[in-house]
Amino acid sequence: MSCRRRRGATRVAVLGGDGFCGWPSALHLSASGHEVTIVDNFVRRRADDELGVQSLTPIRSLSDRIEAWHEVTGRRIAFADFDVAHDYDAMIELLTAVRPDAVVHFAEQRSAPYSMKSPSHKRQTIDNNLNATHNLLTAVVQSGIDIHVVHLGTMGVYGYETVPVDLPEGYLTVSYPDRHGEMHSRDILYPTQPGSVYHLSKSLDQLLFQFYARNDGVRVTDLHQGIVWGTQTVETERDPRLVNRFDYDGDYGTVLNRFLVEAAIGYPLTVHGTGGQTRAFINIHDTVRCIRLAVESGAQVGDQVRVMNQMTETHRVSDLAELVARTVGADVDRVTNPRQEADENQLAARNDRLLGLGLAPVRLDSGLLSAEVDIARTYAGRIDVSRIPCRSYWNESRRSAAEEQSA
Ligand code: NAD
Ligand code: USQ
Repeated sequence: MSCRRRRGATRVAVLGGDGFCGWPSALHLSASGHEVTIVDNFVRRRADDELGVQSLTPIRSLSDRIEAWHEVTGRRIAFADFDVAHDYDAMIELLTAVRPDAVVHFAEQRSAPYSMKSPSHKRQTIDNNLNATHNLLTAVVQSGIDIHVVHLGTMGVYGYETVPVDLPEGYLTVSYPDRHGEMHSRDILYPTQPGSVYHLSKSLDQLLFQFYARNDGVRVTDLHQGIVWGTQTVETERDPRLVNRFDYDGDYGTVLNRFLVEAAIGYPLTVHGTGGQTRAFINIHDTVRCIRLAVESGAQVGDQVRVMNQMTETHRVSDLAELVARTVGADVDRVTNPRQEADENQLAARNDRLLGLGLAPVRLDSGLLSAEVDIARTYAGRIDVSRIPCRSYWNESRRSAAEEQSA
């Protein structure tokens, strides 16, 4: 395959390109003809060491991954190792050397339980996430290059209060009377209600984007992504050395992927509390397509931050547990919820913008679930069951409730 840039192809820097969403997105962008440069400092791999756990799937070093991609496709991916949150000079150097048309920003600490483990984890999450985002925005302005920033935000910024509307894409139109009683209306950022320090960091990111868009005209797309499930994509399946990360542990494992691993090894499914929590979901195949659609539609972004809800369906946790139990044949356990969150909520959200750009969503079905269970069974020998329970408590009352249950 030729490595020449295709018509319409762009230069794209992928910050956090060694991670669960970043790696398959980098490959999908590369396969689509874009020139990709990955930036990562491997802080996520170090978190695995800290937590004494490893990805279910045996992920290779980034240099092996990039080499394998070149062997399989003939395409080159460049790489820079630096800390986006603290090495500002390296960020400026990267932007001026690569002159990217777009930067996709995945480089944040993304686990809610990890962000709530201790005061040090809370501070680390805020320090990493806000400085990473702010460094990027400042460097984009300093570089003087017209760069479209595509950021991975989260549906969790909206909070999980049941509201009588489908959540809009970022903005709420409010009407208010002026001092003469005449009505006015304007769009404001949807009021945030973060449920963890991690979600708080994403809520604060939104203000950074709003400021730099207004003050400096930086073009920003903020993708409010739901919980990603699945492992492999069309590109990562091309060679075993390209396999994607799969987290199942109590800190980084997300709910549906955890249920699938638990079911595969006969561990009762860990439903937190009643399981009445409703959340937004997206399959990893759709994540990578959404990233490409966001990058390729950058010319549409003006001086208002473009927010797109990157989710395709909503499900109640207990319904997911029952579906997995039915499909795979597992028991369901209701464990004391370590999180401070509503026992039940309803949730519906708009996702017209990505659908309008051509996203044709992959729906959760039993075939896809079984494929994930097969992956979990293939690598079952790598699972450490002592790492499955979530032992990160949102506050002291959640900790004592969990201790009472286990006494
Ligand atoms: P991940 O932890 O697997 O990947 C993040 C990557 O960024 C890691 O490789 C890490 O080493 C790198 N990184 C973090 N801080 C860095 C820094 N300061 N400098 C350089 N590299 C750094 O996470 P993920 O699941 O791929 O999530 C990526 C993004 O998508 C996150 O911002 C997350 O908030 C968002 N998101 C993820 C999900 C999900 O379900 N996984 C859902 C919604 C949104
Ligand atoms: N849950 C269980 N059992 C488990 C794990 C989780 O019942 O074993 C429950 C949680 O209590 C919560 C829900 O499932 O009510 C979702 O938890 P999660 O860990 O799957 O998702 P969350 O903590 O919200 O975070 C994940 C990603 C984060 C992303 C977010 C998207 O880690 O990066 O931003 O999903 S969203 O949820 O839309 O905000």
